[in-house]
Amino acid sequence: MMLARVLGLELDLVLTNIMEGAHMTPEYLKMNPQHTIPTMDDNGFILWESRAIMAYLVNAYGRDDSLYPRNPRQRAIIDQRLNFDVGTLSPVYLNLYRPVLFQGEEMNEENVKKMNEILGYLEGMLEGKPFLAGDNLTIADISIIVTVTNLDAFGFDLSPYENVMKWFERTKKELEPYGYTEIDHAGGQILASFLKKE
Ligand SMILES: N[C@@H](CCC(=O)N[C@@H](CS)C(=O)NCC(=O)O)C(=O)O
Repeated sequence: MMLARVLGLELDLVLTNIMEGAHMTPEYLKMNPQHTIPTMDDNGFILWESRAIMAYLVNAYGRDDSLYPRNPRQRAIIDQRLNFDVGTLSPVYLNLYRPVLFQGEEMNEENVKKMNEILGYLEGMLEGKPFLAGDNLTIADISIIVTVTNLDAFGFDLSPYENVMKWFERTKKELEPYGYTEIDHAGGQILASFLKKE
C-alpha cells in the first residue's frame, strides 16, 4: 500500500476477512490457490507474494527504476535483502510472536535469541549505508520496515542495533508522505493491542 502511494497508483482495495474465511472461497482459490493475502489483480493479471507484487509494480509503473534498479548488481543486492526478509527475518519474527499473539503463550527465550541474531545480520547490512541497498530508498526498505515496525510496536529492544535504529528513523521519515503512520504504524499498533490483551 505504501509503495502504491510512492508510485502514485490508486489501489482498489478489497478487504478479505481471514477470520471469516473469505480467503478460502472458491473464487479466491481460483485466483490464488495458496490463499494468501495480499493478492493483486491488475486488469486480469493475478499475482501474490507481496515482494513480487512490489517488484512488478515498479517494473510496470515506476517513472524510473530507482526503487528497483535494472542494473544487475544493484538489483542483486535488493533481491538479496528481499530474500533475507522472506526467508529469514520474517519467519524468525513469526516464530517468536505467532504463539504469543494467537495462542497466548509466553515468549520463548531461544526464539528471542534467534531474533537478536537476525537483527545483528541486518545491522551488518546497514553498515555505512543510509538505506538497505545503498544511498536511496528501494523496495527492500519498504518490505523490511514492516517487520521492524511490528517489532518496535511489540516492545522488542532494538537499541543494541544502532544502524538499524538510524535506518528505521530515516526510512519512517522518507515514507511518511506516503502514509507510513496511517498504514504501517497503525497496522503494528493493531497487532500490539492483541499482545496487550493477553
Ligand atoms: N510471503 C507472503 C505471506 C502472505 C501471508 O502469509 N499472508 C497471511 C496474512 S498476513 C495470510 O494470507 N494468511 C492466510 C493463509 O495463509 O491462509 C507475502 O508476503 O505475501
